[in-house]
Amino acid sequence: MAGTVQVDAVVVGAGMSGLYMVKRLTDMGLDVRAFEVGDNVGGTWYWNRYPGARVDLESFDYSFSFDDGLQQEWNWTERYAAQPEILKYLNHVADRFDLRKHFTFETRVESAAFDENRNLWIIKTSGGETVEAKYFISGAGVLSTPKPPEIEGLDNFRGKWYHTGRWPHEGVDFTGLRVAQIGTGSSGIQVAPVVAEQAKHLTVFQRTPVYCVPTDNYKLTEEMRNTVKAHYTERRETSRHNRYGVPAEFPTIKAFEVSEEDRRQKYEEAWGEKGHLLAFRMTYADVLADEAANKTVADFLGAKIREIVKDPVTAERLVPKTYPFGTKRPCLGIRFYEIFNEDHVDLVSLHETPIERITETGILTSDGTLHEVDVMVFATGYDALTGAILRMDITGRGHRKLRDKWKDGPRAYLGISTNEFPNFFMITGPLSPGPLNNMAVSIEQHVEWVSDCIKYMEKNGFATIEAQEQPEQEWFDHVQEVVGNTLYLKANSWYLGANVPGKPRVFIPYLGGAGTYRATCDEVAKNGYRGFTLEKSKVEA
Ligand code: N01
Repeated sequence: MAGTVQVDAVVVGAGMSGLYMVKRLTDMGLDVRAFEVGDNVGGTWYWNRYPGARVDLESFDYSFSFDDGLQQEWNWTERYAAQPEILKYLNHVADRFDLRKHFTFETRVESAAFDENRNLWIIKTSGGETVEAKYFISGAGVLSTPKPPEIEGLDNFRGKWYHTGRWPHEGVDFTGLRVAQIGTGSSGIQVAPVVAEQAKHLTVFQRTPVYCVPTDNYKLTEEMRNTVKAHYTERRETSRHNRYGVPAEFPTIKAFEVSEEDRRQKYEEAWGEKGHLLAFRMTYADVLADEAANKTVADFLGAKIREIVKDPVTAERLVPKTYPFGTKRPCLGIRFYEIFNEDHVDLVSLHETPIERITETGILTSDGTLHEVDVMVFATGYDALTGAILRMDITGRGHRKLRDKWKDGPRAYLGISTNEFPNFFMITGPLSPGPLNNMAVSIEQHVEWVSDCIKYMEKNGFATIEAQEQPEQEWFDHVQEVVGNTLYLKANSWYLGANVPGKPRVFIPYLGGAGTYRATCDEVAKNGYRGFTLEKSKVEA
């Protein structure tokens, strides 16, 4: 076909997944083309340039472990690195391993269709290119498709508005402006305190309050870095087998097996200097499984909010009451609750006074108040986990559309691959632990599993690999069974697709623990890719 390029593999995205995937495949000698919508590498950290953006797992752990030279030479400057430093790191990775040359930037993969006669994916891009490849791998990200604000009247607004996930590269100066911020998830709690520092007035519109733990961030010293580097190998190994991909042991003890005093002390530590994103989830084994145990955490955190926020009405609005702790993603913030003690910061509870519409000058709420502002910040989240994959028009065997197959929720064996779509792989795909785990660990595990699988196929002369229907259904059932034993279904979270109107309500990430999941994937591979069908070619079969 004129103008058609043939390669071994096409990779989508230049975030952590795409970068490492391209490295592994090109190291094997495969010819790879990779496409990225942004004009450079970085993925999440390319797009999320909002002020305050910062990783909420320790920088040492939210980084690649695959190359000891890389982890030894890179010097993280803060315990929780801010967006510019992580972006710099990912640029360094791209340069160090000479990966950039495989990417075509400012180009979206629009469609991918599997040609059954030739066992090839035909990929079309927004740049008008057609590329044929044996393997098609999505590293498009789990939180990369911003959810439209879906609030009536936004087009009428005469001021400027921004989404945290598409922040302008030149930044935004809020000095002297009246700002409305909609959304109080992980992005919202990070951006609000920084906007509050600059703005003349900030009104935060909150639909559901979050649990936000203070970030004990600090500058890392040479000595701290050297200590970690000296034990990096063990640290990484512990993380690979931990439930959440961090270097810690998951507790076996339950909340009511200790005294109230012991629990209180443990929670104080989790709130204070030992605090991190997962600290409360890892206090006791049953925090996310038992309502009474969960309530001990929720009560502790509620009391902290009431202590910090001086106005009792505002404090009460900020205390979550409608879902168990941890079933919506908790946040790590810097001075989030404190800003509500400042005269120029207001909180509007959308539970009490929902937004009626956006007008030319501001936001009209149901009590008839028009909140007049100059700028709006939408921290309203993403069409998570499936949004970026389904945005591409993917067609498998028998002209089957992925969008049709997943209309009642995603089905994917191990969250890696899906029946009727041979040689299509998803990095941190739906029904894998993905964002419930340290994403860096999840990404490395999937990239390594997929590239090992491709190596196996190439070595043994296989033309296709395809997830089988029954193991795929069994995996889906297993994912749902595991969540059924927890409290997670009690919250309207993006894990369930509940944040996107019309999205099927299915619990998407795998909650069985990242270490257990890794063992399952390894076992499948060791057993000749059990649950997958491998074929030499149509003609030979
Ligand atoms: O998005 P979210 P996010 N009207 O969906 C509200 C990762 N992350 O960008 O809860 C009014 O969590 C919505 O309300 P509700 C992390 O995994 C990591 O903050 O749906 N409000 C909620 O308050 C995180 O979980 C980091 O009722 C509306 C907020 O907007 C994920 O990304 C930093 C609304 C959206 O919260 C997503 O976080 C940032 C509407 N129409 C993000 N629609 C770090 O590593 C939505 N909301 C630090």
